[in-house]
Amino acid sequence: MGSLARFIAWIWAGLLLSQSAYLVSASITTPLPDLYEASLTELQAGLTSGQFTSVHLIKAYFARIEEVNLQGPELRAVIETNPSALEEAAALDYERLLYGPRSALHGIPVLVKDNIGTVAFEGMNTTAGSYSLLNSIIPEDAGVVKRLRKAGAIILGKANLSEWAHFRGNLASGWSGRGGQCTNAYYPKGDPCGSSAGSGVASSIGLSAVSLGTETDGSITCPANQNNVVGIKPTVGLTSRAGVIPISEHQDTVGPLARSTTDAAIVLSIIAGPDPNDNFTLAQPTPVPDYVMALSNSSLVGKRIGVPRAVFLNDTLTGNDPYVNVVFEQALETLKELGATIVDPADLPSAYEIYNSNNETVVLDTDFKIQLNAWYDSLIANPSGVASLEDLIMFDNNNPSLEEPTNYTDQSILIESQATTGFNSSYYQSLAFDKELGATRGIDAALEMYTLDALILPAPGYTTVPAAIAGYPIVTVPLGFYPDNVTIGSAGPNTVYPAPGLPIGLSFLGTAWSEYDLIGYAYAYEQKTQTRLMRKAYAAAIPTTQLADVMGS
Ligand SMILES: *[C@@H]1O[C@H](CO)[C@@H](O)[C@H](O)[C@H]1NC(C)=O
Ligand SMILES: *[C@@H]1O[C@H](CO)[C@@H](O)[C@H](O)[C@H]1NC(C)=O
Ligand SMILES: *[C@@H]1O[C@H](CO)[C@@H](O)[C@H](O)[C@H]1NC(C)=O
Ligand SMILES: *[C@@H]1O[C@H](CO)[C@@H](O)[C@H](O)[C@H]1NC(C)=O
Ligand SMILES: *[C@@H]1O[C@H](CO)[C@@H](O)[C@H](O)[C@H]1NC(C)=O
Ligand SMILES: *[C@@H]1O[C@H](CO)[C@@H](O)[C@H](O)[C@H]1NC(C)=O
Ligand SMILES: *[C@@H]1O[C@H](CO)[C@@H](O)[C@H](O)[C@H]1NC(C)=O
Ligand SMILES: *[C@@H]1O[C@H](CO)[C@@H](O)[C@H](O)[C@H]1NC(C)=O
Ligand SMILES: CC(=O)N[C@H]1CO[C@H](CO)[C@@H](O)[C@@H]1O
Repeated sequence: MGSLARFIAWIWAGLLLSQSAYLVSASITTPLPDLYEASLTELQAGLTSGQFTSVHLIKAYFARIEEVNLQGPELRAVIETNPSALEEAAALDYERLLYGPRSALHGIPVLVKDNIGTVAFEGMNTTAGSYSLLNSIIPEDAGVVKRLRKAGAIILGKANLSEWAHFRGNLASGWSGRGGQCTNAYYPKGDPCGSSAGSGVASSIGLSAVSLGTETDGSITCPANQNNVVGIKPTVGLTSRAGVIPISEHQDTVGPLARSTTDAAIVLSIIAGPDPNDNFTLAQPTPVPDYVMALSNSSLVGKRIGVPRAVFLNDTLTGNDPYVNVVFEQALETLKELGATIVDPADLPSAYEIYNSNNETVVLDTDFKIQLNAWYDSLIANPSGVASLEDLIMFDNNNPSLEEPTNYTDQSILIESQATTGFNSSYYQSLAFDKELGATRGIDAALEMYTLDALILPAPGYTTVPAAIAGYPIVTVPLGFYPDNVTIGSAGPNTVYPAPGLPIGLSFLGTAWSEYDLIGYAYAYEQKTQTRLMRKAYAAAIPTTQLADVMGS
């Protein structure tokens, strides 16, 4: 913000204080929302009635982050908070008084994953967790950030992640050089899953109203699964990837992680839409639907939902996990109670071929090198001097204290990607095979063969792959929790999985642009089961600061 804007915001803030004192006393009878669970609708209602302001919200979320991020349980969900957020909140509070809210996100704090670009002059870095991008200057906000700001949302900060969106090598989920090891709020040192680890953890305990993550293969739906939140992985091309540190334009997509399907639908309606800076978004059907209209308790009545069991429920990656299987079978019964017909099994004809295919790796390795090099090229400045993937590999080797966690020094994926030599016939063949395996002979074939409206699977493990290579959507909602007597396993040098109380999610899958339907099914299931609040985070991981603590201060 320039100094004039800063000055104006300061005046606005002063004006606002006198007005809000009056408004707060007028609405004293409504209880303040509990920020552990507060919905966007509750927050917007409180802002609109003048019960509290966006400045109060920012102060409260900052205090909650302070309590648990580096202190106490050391969740390390947040890499940076926005030094301009209080001024932006004051300006948006004043605008609300004059003109009313711009949208359902007016004055709402949103945390975004650190691979999503935010302009440097606001005071935050965009680094994908890597020191190689510290203090780099990006040309402009990401397309999704532009949409958030236009809607009046406030970027609260940047979320920790698995470095490079987990495209680096054999590293623990949720670890980045800059952010350290992010951990789960449901069990001490629990694996948060990644790569949108901090986004999932932050939404799970109200360190932010909502957050954004990105998925290339599993990076929204797995943290949603493991942190008891709702995640939407949109069709590739529904949300803009312009200004997002890439892995591959064929698979990357940006989506919300929120405490409810309703909140996730509100955010998706705002961030979706065409962006001239990402030509994949120009192929989407217009106009963008209002996903909130999909929220109906009867949306599963008469729908046919298929269970593609082959591989997925029979695989060592999902482990054919007895606890996951128990809650999943219960979910199938619930869907029947909600009026759906369950078609089981409804296998993807390509299931075993996908399982044995290396086509995804060929495409991602090739795309990453080209697109990451283009990212470094696009920077206005980068003080580390790193200008390419080749430089990055050397930078990591030369800076072990910054970029190598204890007992994990792996950057095999970076090295593998550096060895690729650009687009050639094998690459195009793999790209075509991915479409065929994931879509034509995969998800679309199963939907057609069994006349289905959607597919359903437990969220963990192999579930994400067909949708990843097809570019198709997934909506994940809370399904259950590991019981207290589960045997604790290791997930990395410093993290555990499974462990007592760690959440498990349920994923709805469909064809391209079927988000509207999937959101409806997920909502009906969520409302019927109310799983999220059946178990809360462990006591030390629940921040205690509430709005009342920062009001009047
Ligand atoms: C990036 O982070 C560093 C260290 O935390 C901070 O000093 C700097 O102001 C940030 N840079 C930008 C461009 O926001
Ligand atoms: C986007 O533009 C590139 C060339 O700039 C082109 O090769 C590609 O096919 C376009 N993609 C879409 C989905 O329009
Ligand atoms: C769905 O049902 C829940 C109660 O089970 C209710 O709170 C909610 O308002 C209903 N949603 C709609 C859109 O009617
Ligand atoms: C599960 O795997 C076994 C062998 O590992 C195979 O015989 C069986 O057909 C598989 N079942 C399904 C449903 O895929
Ligand atoms: C790609 O998939 C096809 C079809 O399953 C398979 O024949 C081919 O071997 C795969 N290629 C790679 C590199 O895995
Ligand atoms: C395409 O390039 C890859 C390395 O990126 C190489 O492994 C592969 O053999 C090449 N294919 C052809 C047909 O040259
Ligand atoms: C865990 O407890 C449940 C009852 O809550 C019991 O059914 C199950 O057998 C126990 N599992 C183990 C591994 O002890
Ligand atoms: C790292 O490895 C060494 C040797 O195997 C082991 O003693 C140490 O406990 C490990 N540290 C962590 C944090 O896992
Ligand atoms: C907001 C916050 O707590 N940021 C911290 C994230 O973790 C890094 C590494 O430990 C710290 O330097 C930041 O201050």
